[in-house]
Amino acid sequence: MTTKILIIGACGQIGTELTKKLRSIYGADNVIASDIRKLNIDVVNDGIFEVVNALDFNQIEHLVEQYNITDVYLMAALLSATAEKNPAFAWDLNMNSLFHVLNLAKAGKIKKIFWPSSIAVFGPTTPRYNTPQYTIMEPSTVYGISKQSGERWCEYYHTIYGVDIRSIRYPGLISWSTEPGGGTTDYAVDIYHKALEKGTFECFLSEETALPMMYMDDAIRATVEIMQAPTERIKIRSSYNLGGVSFTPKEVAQSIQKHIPDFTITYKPDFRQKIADSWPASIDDSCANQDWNWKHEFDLDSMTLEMLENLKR
Ligand code: AKB
Repeated sequence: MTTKILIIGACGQIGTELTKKLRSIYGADNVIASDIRKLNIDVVNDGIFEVVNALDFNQIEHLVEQYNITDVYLMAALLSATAEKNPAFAWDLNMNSLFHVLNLAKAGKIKKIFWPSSIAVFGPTTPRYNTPQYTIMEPSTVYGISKQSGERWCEYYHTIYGVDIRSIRYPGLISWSTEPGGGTTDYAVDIYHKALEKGTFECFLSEETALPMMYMDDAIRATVEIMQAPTERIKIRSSYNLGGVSFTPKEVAQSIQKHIPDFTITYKPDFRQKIADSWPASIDDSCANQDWNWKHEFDLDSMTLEMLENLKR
């Protein structure tokens, strides 16, 4: 059976890169990109694109039937910082879009789902360093609460209805080609832009705030690898911890200074500091490594080099 993919939220930070990758693997005719608006010219022009509201079950069902979709990647979500400003909408979008897709799979209309979770499922009572796969989870943000609830529903739909759902807990993602979308880890993208444009950056987190991060290429590879893994290898149906690098704003600034010695950074923590303080500083991803051979490639300096070289171009 041909793999026919629907990406919901294809114009977002991850969706844009994922669409490009999936089109290159499965062919442009087999990947239907969709979003609430035509927000990214490449996503819209380089293949099939449909305008879809992730909250509209009928629209999604119609597309699934029209294109004989087998796999859905549900990338639409409100991230941590934006969600705190609009909790009711964040809950609605993050939960109900998931239910729509889970219910389509339960009804046998799609075969496989990818749904992104986040390090935001952890909270202030979670062990902060090398955070294990199974541990205390008391998220204190709207986004984290929605992702943790989502994980429970994913596991439930797998156990009770046999839905083939696969998920990873993304750390902060860093990419040169797409803008971040309202998260607490966004500074780690903006800092590279400002280093090149202005030679200085004001950070909304304090200098010693360590957070788990990952270069986008690694994150996209993880997404493709978990979806391509044989079903029996996917032992966790809530969501897998995914480790990349872990660094503080001060450390990323030092990494940039190796290429731009005059670069300066100042710190002015805002409401996002509290969110960052409730999250892990580093992640233990040994379950993903054991089950489907996950291994990240980029460290801080190799990521910095890629970011600066590509942004300069
Ligand atoms: C955010 O900062 O909200 C996201 C995330 C860690 O899920 N990047």
